[in-house]
Parts: sequence; structure tokens; C-alpha cells
Amino acid sequence: MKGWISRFKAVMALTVLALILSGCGEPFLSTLQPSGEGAAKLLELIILSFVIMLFVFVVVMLIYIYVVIKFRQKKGQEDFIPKQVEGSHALETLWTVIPIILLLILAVPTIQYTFAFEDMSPEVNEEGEEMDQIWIDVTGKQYWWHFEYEDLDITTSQELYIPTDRRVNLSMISDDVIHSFWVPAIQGKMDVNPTGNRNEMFLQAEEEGVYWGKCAELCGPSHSLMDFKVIAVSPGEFEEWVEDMQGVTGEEEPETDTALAGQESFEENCLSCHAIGSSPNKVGPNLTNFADRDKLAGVFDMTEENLYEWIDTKGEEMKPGNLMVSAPYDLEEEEINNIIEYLMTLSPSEVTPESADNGVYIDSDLSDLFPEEEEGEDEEESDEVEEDEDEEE
Ligand code: HEC
Ligand SMILES: [Cu+2]
Repeated sequence: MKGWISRFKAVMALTVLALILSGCGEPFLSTLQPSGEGAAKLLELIILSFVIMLFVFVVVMLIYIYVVIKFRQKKGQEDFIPKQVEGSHALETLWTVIPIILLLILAVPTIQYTFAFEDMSPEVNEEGEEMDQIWIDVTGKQYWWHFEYEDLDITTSQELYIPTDRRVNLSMISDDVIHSFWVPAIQGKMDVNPTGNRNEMFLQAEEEGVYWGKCAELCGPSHSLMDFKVIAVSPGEFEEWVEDMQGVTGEEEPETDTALAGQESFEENCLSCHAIGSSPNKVGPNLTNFADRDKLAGVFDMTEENLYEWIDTKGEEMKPGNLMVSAPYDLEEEEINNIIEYLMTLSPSEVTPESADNGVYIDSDLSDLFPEEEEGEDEEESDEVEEDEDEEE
């Protein structure tokens, strides 16, 4: 009877917890709402270890409550000393063996999955043929990510496009300190090391979507701003994106005069660190599809004001410690505006985060997570100016 009750209680507690936890996080950045093979397996392990812990907790609490009630001091027996017991082989064996069994239950799938995650061999399709693999060289940098598609001759940064029909294999390294590549909804974390040894990991997204990635290793003052995105698109869209990206040579000229002037000063002041078109790894992010990005420098809203501030201040306060601060340029307002106009022409593809959006990310209300600053102050100021003008009249 007692066993039945405790099992019922455990199930009830689990149900309530599952309900509470399902309210946590957003599907594009939560391990609890996996959208890929790796994250789904990790969630199984999370649940398994959670159930085991809950089991231990419930059993210990039940024994504890039983003992407190059964052996409490009763009225009239204040001087009674219970029988003193020292050592019990049976009990000691029991509480050694049970944890060993529990750890074994946890160890078997953990080790199994560890090996499964290391398997980078080609996948086999429904007809039993090996599928082409996509290998991407990933380089972690303070505070952004560089991506090179090995066989496709495409270089990009910050936003990683992948197709939904297969695994994408990552070969990962760091250019400076240790970072950790983590897209919670798709796969577990993987450290990138500066020592020359590459770590490998596959990404597989089940559904189209824009998935948030985080650097999960404290790597400097702007570590918490080292966000990136994985953009999972349909296989057809991925092919289209690949062709569009391959088509960029970096020699393209924009149409308007201002953008053309912007291109000139970009080449003069920025091209030493940034590249357009496929290029080797540089100091700054590759900007081939900059205007298609959803975020500026990985985290900021892609607005003209933010972009102006970024170029004007070299991101000094926006991303403290970032390596653009050492850029030697000193630009006039007009030149910056021209450069912005040029940067906004860098949109080689129709395939963008918005085409990957499944309504979960872009529509979802992030204001709870990232409260915007009030804009009231500016309005008040402009009101005052108007009043002054009225008085003068
Ligand atoms: C000394 C090298 C250097 C120079 C010169 C430089 N940058 Fe950068 N830039 C960087 C680095 C490094 C980053 C990445 C900062 C980060 O996110 O931590 C960056 C980031 C950016 C970004 C954000 C990119 C993204 O992926 O969202 C833009 C836009 C940008 N730079 C524009 C410019 C412009 C315009 C110029 C020339 C006026 C310029 N940069 C000159 C190094 C440089
Ligand atoms: Cu980092």
C-alpha cells in the first residue's frame, strides 16, 4: 500500500513540475523545448536524471518523516533512552548498492549518447544511399563567430544557415580564448579551444526556425553579448541561399551615388578587418549578407541608430572590449551615413531569417526578456523646444 502511495505522489509531483517547467523559456532558446536530434536526446537525459533525483528525494523524505513521527519523545517517557544500535551490515550494503544501481541507470544512456554525438559519419537516406555532408569550419572570436562552409566556398559570420533535411557537421576552433558554442534548442554545448585541436559536433534542426545561440564560456567583458543565430531553412531555400552567396564577388557596385561613396570609404577604412564575399578568416566579421541579418553584432536590433552608434563609437560601449575599438579611422557624420547606406545594400539573398521564421521567434514577444528603455525623455525635450519657439513668436 505504501509503495503505491509514494509512486502516486511521485507521479503527481512530476506532472505538476512538468507543467511548471513547460512554461519556462522560449522554443528558440530552450533546452526544455528541443527542436533537434541532439537537444531531444539531452532532454531525455535531463528527465532521467531528474526522475532519479526525485526518487531519492522522495524516499529519503518518507523515511525521515516516518522516523520523526515514530521515534518522537512521547508524554511520560521523557527519561526513556531507546536501544542504542551501532553498525548494520544489511543497511550499509543497502545504501551502497542502491546509489550504484542508480548511477548505472544514468551512466548507460549518458555514455551511449556521448558516443552517438561523436559519430560524424555520413547519414543514409531512405533509399539507403549516403547523403552528401556539409562541413563548416567554426571559429570563435571575441565576441562573435566566423563560419566557413568548406566545400561550398562560402564565408559568413554571426548567423549560420543550415538545411533542415540533414545533419551539418561543425569543425570548431578558437582564435583567442576558450569559447563555448551552444544552441540550446538544437544541440548541447561544445567548447572551442585556441590550442589547435579541433572539436567536432553535428547540428540537426527538425523544424525551420531562427534558433538562438550563446557563448557558454566566460570569455571576456562582452561574453554575455556573444550571441549568434542558427537559421534553419528548407532544403530548397538552403540551395537558393548557397547560390546567392556564391554569386557575391565583393566587386559589386551599389546603385546610388551616396552608397557608392560609402563603398569607397568602406574599402579605405574597414576592408582591412571586414570582407565581402568568400574570404579567409579576418579580424572582423564577414559582411557579405550584412543587410539580411536580424541583429547587429549578434545582439542589437538592426536599426540605423544602432548602426550609426556602432560605427561612430566602434562599439566601445555597446560591446566593451571588442576588437573593433582599435580601428584607426575617424569619420565625419556624412561619411558614416554613406557607409550605412552601402552596408544596407549588402543583401544578396531573398532567404533571410524571416523566411526561416516559423512564427515562433520573430513574432514572439521578447519585451519581457529584454525590456526596452523608455523613450519618454526625448519627447519631453522636443516639446520644450516647441514651447520656446511659441514664446518668441
Ligand atoms: C581593427 C579591425 C576593424 C576595423 C578597421 C573595422 N572593424 Fe568593424 N568590426 C571589427 C570587429 C572585431 C567586429 C566584431 C565585434 C564584436 O561583435 O565583438 C566588428 C563588427 C562590425 C559590425 C557588426 C557586424 C555584424 O556582424 O553585425 C559592423 C557593422 C562593422 N564592424 C562595421 C565596420 C565599419 C563600417 C568599419 C569601417 C568604418 C569597420 N567596421 C572597421 C573589427 C573592425
Ligand atoms: Cu565567448
